[in-house]
Amino acid sequence: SNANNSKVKRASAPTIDVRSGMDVESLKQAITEHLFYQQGRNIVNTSLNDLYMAVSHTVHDRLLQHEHKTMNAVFDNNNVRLVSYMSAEFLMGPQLGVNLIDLNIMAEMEQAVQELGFSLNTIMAQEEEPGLGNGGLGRLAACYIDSMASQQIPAIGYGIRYEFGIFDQVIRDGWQVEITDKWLRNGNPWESARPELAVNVKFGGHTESYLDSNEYLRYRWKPDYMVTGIPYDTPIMGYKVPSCNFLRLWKSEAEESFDFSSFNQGDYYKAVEYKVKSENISKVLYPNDEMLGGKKLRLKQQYFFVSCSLQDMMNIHLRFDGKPQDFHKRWAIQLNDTHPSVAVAELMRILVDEYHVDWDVAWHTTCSTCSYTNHTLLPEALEKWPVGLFAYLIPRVLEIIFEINYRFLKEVSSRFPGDNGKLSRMSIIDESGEKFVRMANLACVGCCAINGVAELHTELLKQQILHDWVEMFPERFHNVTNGVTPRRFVVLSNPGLSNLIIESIGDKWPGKLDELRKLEPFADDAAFREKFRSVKLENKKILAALIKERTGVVVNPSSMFDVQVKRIHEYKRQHLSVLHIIALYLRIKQNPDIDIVPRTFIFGGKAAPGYFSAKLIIKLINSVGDVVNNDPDVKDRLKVVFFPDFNVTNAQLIYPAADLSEQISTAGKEASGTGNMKFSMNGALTIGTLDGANVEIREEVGNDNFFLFGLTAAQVEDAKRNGYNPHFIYDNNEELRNVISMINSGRFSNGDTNLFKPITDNLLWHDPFMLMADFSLYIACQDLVAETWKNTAEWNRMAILNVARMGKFSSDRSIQDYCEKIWKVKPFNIRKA
Ligand code: NTF
Repeated sequence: SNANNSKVKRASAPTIDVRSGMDVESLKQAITEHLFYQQGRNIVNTSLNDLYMAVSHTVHDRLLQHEHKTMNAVFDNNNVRLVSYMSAEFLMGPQLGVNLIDLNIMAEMEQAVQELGFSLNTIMAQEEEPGLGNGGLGRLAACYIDSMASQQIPAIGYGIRYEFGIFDQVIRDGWQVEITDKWLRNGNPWESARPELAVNVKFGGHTESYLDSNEYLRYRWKPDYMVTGIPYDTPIMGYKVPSCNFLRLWKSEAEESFDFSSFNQGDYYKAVEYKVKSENISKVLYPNDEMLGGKKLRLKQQYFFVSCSLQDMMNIHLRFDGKPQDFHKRWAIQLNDTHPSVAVAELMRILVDEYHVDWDVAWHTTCSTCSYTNHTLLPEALEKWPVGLFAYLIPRVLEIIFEINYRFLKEVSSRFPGDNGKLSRMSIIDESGEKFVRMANLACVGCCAINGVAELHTELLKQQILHDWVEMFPERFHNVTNGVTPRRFVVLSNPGLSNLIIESIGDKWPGKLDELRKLEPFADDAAFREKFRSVKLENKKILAALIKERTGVVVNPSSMFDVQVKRIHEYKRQHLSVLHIIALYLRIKQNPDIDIVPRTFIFGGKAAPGYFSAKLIIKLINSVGDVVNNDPDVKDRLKVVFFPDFNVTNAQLIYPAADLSEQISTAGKEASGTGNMKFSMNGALTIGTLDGANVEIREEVGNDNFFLFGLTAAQVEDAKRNGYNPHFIYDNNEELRNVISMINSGRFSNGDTNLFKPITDNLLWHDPFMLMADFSLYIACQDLVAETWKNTAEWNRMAILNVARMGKFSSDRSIQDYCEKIWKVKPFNIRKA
């Protein structure tokens, strides 16, 4: 045919396809049309935000085409099992850049925007990121829905459309101040409301029994009120594949048609109050990381989104002509920590009360559907809710939990006769004092698979908090080590490195990260090392300019960028790094001519608003910075920066510019960590403890290419058992004594000797996270880091090997593990379907 004859010259311009064309002309036309018909603007009078909206709508149109085709193919096939990833948090980050990468039209869009007279980078910088998560747990959920789409696993992410996400952090006088995150204020071009798919959720009231038409005893729930969930869908495109899934987030609204007696009686104020109460449920994300809230509204959020999602999943299942009791054949649910674990009871309620499935059948269906991922060993993060609160908010769900528990405890007694300790530890209800519902126990009873997020974490789970459960259900336990998406965290964040890698080994690696191994030989190639070094330097210059703009501090791009960015928490030990900074400062003060490697210490991270110690650590970092940065003796050899408002957008600029990655949590406390992976992928070397995924990162990159220090998890436990005495260590280490004295002298607090006392007293007398025990090991290891830095060739060789050996930590591999070990689902190729 003519189309195959490439020699035939086209007489006319290529046809423009405004809705799905991927060529420059179509994109230009589409942007111009969106600008006019959605924003009411022309190219000549547009604001930057209007332009961002028009470009994003242009991309969104193309995603919808893929989403539509994917869902049609999936729904046409009766044998597909879908994944439902349920998470109270999705820390998505900006969408425009990754979507351009996934659609493979970055260059075309760049040109289109340029020809319209603008720069794509400026437009991308305009995006306000959806910060619907706190930290690692929420960001992991975002990486996983990216990888599920890229691996062509049909999946829906289910969560809450918070009107206000994680607060914006500003620093005033060295202290954190929280500002409301109004991320929706300029509109969100990536979502579509689907009011026709709304569902209702019951709250309050009481339950009653009745006999159905077959004379069976049944229960029904007469709620006080109902809340409507409206789904908002965001397409999640796969990387260079035609599959496109979506994220479905629920917004709460008042159930207008609910028989509202106050309104009928003319109490208009009460009617409005009910509206406010309903809308409050999805109003704001709780900003606690690794801390249970215990707040009524938080339980309402959890039940609200779980009930909405399960009803939606049942509607989808029935549309496939499935029987209610076959729900598990259609769906595999992954519970992202215990936040959605009320799903176990809610699914039972739906099956038993609403579809009249027999209890035992329903229980089999529920257990076969649900799996649970644990993300923390910290006791203060294990969720439990007062039984009274449950009874008040969701009475029927509590009855079902009691029934589940009754049957389960019978099973425990018959398996372990006479073991009352086990019974009380495994009971879903904590009856040791005030009664609580233990959400982890509910998850362990009702899930066919339970997993930790790194090998060490899974082992410790099995030995410690879930030990009883391993004895009861050994076959349920798995490990799935976390991963991160290289599309966002390398391709998009670090174009310089990406292009260098592509020049060297081709462009298959972003979708197949093991390919990076081919870089290994380049570690010994001096010319390559030089290019690698210069990419890093360029990234550091960009970050240095941003640091200047955001903090006023001038930093030297050729100094070592020593970075710790993550939530501020005592177990993560940001203050251990501060002790090191002060030790270096003291060395300079004692000998101003000392030969010292110039370093820029960069911190970033938010503290939970109610976490006093974490907020004081932020103040300490800023205070030490004020002194060190301005002391002429230092001669700019040390700089300390607190980069405000660490979020995904800022993270994308920080990881590519890091030389040294600080992963220094107390061994046994960090379940996995995922920032550690993002740093290594971008060619930073790690200084770290044997904690979380650090263990596996070191295994992959090789011991020689990782700076290890500190007690092991087992040594930490031993030290605690044998009566750990931090003050004894302090008494016997002069450098440590000088560091602590300097803080207590008021040197960093304008003479105020009390300001930082809570920190130093805690270290000297309690030190639950063992900073004192690890101090000298950390300092020695940092000295080795400095020595290594002096040998540029060696440093870059090690850094290149880190990049080359990070294949394991792609979230694509994690998703493959979940598919094989837990979900038993296979990729669904929509082209072959
Ligand atoms: C976090 N857990 C852990 O603290 C991190 O180590 C881990 O990398 C991420 O989960 C992702 O698995 C939590 O945020 C929570 F909520 F469990 F405390």
